[in-house]
This record gives sequence, structure tokens and C-alpha cells, in this order.
Amino acid sequence: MAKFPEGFLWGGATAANQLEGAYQEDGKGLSIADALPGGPDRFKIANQEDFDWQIKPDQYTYPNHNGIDYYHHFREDIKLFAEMGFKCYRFSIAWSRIFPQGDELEPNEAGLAFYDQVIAECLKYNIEPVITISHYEMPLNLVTTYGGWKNKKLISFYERYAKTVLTRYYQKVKYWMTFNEINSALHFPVMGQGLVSSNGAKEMKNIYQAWHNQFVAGAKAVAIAHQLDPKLKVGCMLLYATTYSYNANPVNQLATLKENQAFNQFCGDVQVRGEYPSYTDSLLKEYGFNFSDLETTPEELAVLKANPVDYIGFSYYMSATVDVTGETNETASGNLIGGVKNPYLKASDWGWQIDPTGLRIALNELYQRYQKPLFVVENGLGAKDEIDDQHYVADDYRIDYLRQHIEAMAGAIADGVDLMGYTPWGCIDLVSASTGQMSKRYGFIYVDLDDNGQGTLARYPKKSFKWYQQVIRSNGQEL
Ligand code: BGP
Repeated sequence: MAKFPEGFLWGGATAANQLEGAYQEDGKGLSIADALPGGPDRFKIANQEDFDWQIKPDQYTYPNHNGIDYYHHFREDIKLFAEMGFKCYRFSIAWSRIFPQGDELEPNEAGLAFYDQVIAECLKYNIEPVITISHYEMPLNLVTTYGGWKNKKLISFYERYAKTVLTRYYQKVKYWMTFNEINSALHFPVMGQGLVSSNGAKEMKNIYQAWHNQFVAGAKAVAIAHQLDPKLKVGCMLLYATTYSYNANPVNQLATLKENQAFNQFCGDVQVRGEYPSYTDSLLKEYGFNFSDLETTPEELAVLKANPVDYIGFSYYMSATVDVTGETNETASGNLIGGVKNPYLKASDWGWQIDPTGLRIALNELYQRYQKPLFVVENGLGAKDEIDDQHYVADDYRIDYLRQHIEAMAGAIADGVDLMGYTPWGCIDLVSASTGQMSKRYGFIYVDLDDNGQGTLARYPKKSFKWYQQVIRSNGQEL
């Protein structure tokens, strides 16, 4: 039977740009997410050489830019989260609400006023807010004028932004994260780093320079938080995909080890240990450059060293499998981070390989490596839900997915892992990051809205709503 510690943070997770809407209200500036196209080819289009940010809202080809209009529904939504018994709620602040262009000296008070209300609403129900400072979102101007995170100027812009929100909320919000899925830039640098082909996404050096700048900016946020209150907990946030070798061939085993370093470990190693790992040079040489080719200063490296994160937040949706020897030619089509098809696993409708045991392995790997508390801040099944005449979605497939992953977490806790909490992704249906569409749903709550932005916006609890309520009420005993 599952055993979770007292005070375990059960909740759910969302991100500003995927649910708030009101993308031009109360002084908000455009963010990169507002300016990406919608549709399954979202990343592919953004990676074409001639991609240009769509900065004219009247020419939009992205019908879901109003999210689920949470900006005007958050009270109703947080009330539903409270009804499920959420102990915490992970959400992000839209940087472009607070600094609409990103480079202003003074924040936009109306943007802060919105999050004042959101936080107050959480606290009213004793829901602990968990805030991602930057979740796949930055003011578009920082990309069009400065070229995104590869530009060092972004460090001070982020620092000013982080200081503004930390200072405003540190007495109310204990848990923070610096950048969502920072390592995802290896595969899609557009969301987290604001890099597309037309501004250098295809050059690995830019991605690593952008990372370095983000590491420094994140470390500065950790420093600010701890100066305000040493009890604040600031985490990194990684996209973790447990990675297996296709077989026992040592060539594949070595390739798997290298893949783990490049994707699962590199960013965490810097953010948790405060220094670049021993394999940095060998990693960068593979891409044809050296660490000394990056712009780094001794002061920056000292900031990293002095300010490691307090915990490791990570998302877990799927595992990956490596075969460099060509022993199989079946690719895992749809798997976000590539690799070959694992014959032991089934995949979601979008091809993400479902692997609850991989989560138990991930938790053990991360805890053995860092010995710091872990927080599963995203997990879930994106599916095409069918709603019946009674406005009911019988999402047993989602319940099965979540149950198996919760059992895996219980297993890892029994293995000795220190796990703080669990916030399944998209606890209310929202716009998908990879497609910009509504039809890939994760929620416990159905939102009446389609891929064309049409619908009543009504919220309907799904079958999984009551199920998760019982999971939380029993602290993970009744699954
Ligand atoms: C993570 C992101 C989220 C999110 C989730 C599901 O990578 O942090 O923002 O959306 O994945 O992905 P998708 O929406 O593409 O199904």
C-alpha cells in the first residue's frame, strides 16, 4: 500500500501562457508564446529559417491565444482545485504582465495586482502557491530586440523581474522555481530561450551560452530569495526522461550514458551543485566548441557556486531509448525527445511512451545524484476526451495513468527517496505547449473550448476529479 509522508504537497500545475488568455489586458506585453503559431507543426514552423515572430495580433493564425480565459475565471477554477483538496497549486507568473517589454525599469502594477488576487485566492483555501518565475514565456521584445537568452543583458532583466515578484510575495509564497524545463532547450530552444533558427537556434554554442546566462540569472534569483527569507525554497525545473539503452551492447550503453549527461544531467548538475560538471568539455567538443568559447566570468561562476537550488522540481511524462548501432529501425515517433521505440512500452495518442516504472527509476537516479528533496511538478496523460450529454468525461485511462505513476512514487519513497510533492500537469484543461491547441487535454476539469477557440468556457469535473479528491483525502492510500 502506498505510503506518503505527512504534509505531502498534492496539487496540480499550470502555466500562465497556456491558460490565462487576456494576453493584451491590463498592460500586458506580448510574450513569445503569444507570437508562436498554433497547430501540431508549431515547433517545426518556428524552426524554419525564415520564421518571423507574428507580432500583429490582427494577423493571428493562433486561435487559442485566449487560453481558457483563466484571467477572468481564476476564482471559479481555484475553488474547484480546493474542492479536490489541493494542498498546493503550481502556476507561473507571466513575465510580460510584470515587465511588458522586459527591459523597463518599473513594473506594471496592474500585472502584479492580478497575481495578488490569485495568491490571495489560493491562501483563502490553504493552498500553498508554488510559483514558476518563467514558464516557456518571456516578453517578445527580449527576443526581437535582444535575440533571446543568448544575450547577457537578459540576466539583469530577469534579475529585476525576479526581485520584483520575490519581494512582493515572499511572505506569502514559500516555493519557487526559476525556469521551466530548462534542459528542454536542447531539443526545442524556442520556448525557454527564445531562440529560433532566424536568431541562432541551430548553433549549439548559442544554446549553451543561453543556458549559462539562465544559470547565472537563476542563481541570482536564489540569492535574492534567501536574502529575503532563508526559509524560502527555490528549485530548478528539469524535463526528465529516464533513458535506457536499447540492449546490452556496450556501444549503446555508452551512448546512453552520454545522452543522460547531455539531456538529463547537465543543467541539473550546474544548478544543484553550483558548478559545471567534469564532462562539460567532452560534451561541448562533440558540438565543435570549447567551454572557453562561451562568455563566462569568474564573478558569474562564483554566483553559481554560492547559490545552488534547494530542491529539484522535474516533469516526467515518458522515457526514452537509445540505439546508435542500428539494431532497430523503429523510431519512437512523437516522443518529444526522440530515440527509438521501446518494445515494452505503450504510447499515448501523441506517441509519448508511457512508463511509470521509469518514474521510480528517475526518482532514484535524481536522489542518488543530488541528495536534495525532489518534487514531481508535472506528469500526466494528454488525451482526446469525449464529453457526453451529461457533460461528463469518463476518463478512466487518465486515472489508470496517474494511479500507476503515484504507485511508482510510493515505490521510490520506499526506496528512500525524499519526495516533497506531486502536481499533475494541466489540472484543468488548457492549451497544449507543443500544439497550441485545446484537444490535447490533461485536466481533472473539462473546459468547453475547441481548437478553433470556440466554446462556452464552462468547466465540468471529469471522473478523475472525484478520484483525485479521494487520493488526496487518503494521502495516497486509496488509489
Ligand atoms: C511540458 C511543459 C508544459 C506542458 C507539458 C505538456 O513540457 O512544461 O508547459 O504543456 O509539457 O506538453 P504538451 O502541452 O505539449 O502536451
